[in-house]
Amino acid sequence: MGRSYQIIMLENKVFSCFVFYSVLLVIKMYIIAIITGQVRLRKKAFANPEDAQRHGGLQHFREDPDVERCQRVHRNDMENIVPFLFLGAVYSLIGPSLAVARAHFLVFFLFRMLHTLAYLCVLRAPMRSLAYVIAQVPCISMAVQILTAVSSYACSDSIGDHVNL
Ligand SMILES: N[C@@H](CCC(=O)N[C@@H](CS)C(=O)NCC(=O)O)C(=O)O
Repeated sequence: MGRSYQIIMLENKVFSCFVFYSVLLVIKMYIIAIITGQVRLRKKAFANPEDAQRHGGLQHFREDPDVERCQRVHRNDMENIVPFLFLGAVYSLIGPSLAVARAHFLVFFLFRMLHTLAYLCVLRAPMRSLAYVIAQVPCISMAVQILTAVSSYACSDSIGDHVNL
C-alpha cells in the first residue's frame, strides 16, 4: 500500500474505526439482499415474469408479504446506512477523540443490527422503532458536530479568515 493510503487510513484511527463498522454494515446489506432472493425462491414469488417462468409459471410472478418485509429492511437500511456513510466519513475528518467516535460508530452499528433482527424476526413492537431511534442519536450528534466545525466557512464574510496563504 502507498503512503497516501497510510495517511488516510492508518494515521487517522477514527477513520479506520469508521471504515471497519461501515464495511460490516455494507456486508449486512448484501446479506439482506441474499436473504430476499432466498425468500423469493422459497415462497415462489418473483419480481419478473421471466424469473417466474423459469420457476414454474407466470402465477409465480407475484408479491409476497415476506419478500416485501425483506425489501422494507433493505429500503430502511438505505435510508439510514447511506447517510451514515457520509456523516461518519466527514466526522472522521473533524478530529473527534477516538473513544467518542468509536462510541458513535458502535452504537449505530449495534442498533442497526438490532433493527434488522427486529424487522426480519418480527420482534414485538416497539423494539424495531426503539432500535431505529437509538441508531439515529449518533447520526444526529455527528451532524451537529460537523455543522459546528464548518459553520464559520458557510458565512462568506469569514472566508478570508480561513484562506491559507
Ligand atoms: N421510511 C420510514 C421512515 C421512518 C422510519 O425509518 N421508521 C422506522 C422505525 S418505526 C422503521 O423501521 N420504519 C419501517 C420501514 O421503514 O419500513 C417509514 O416509512 O417508516
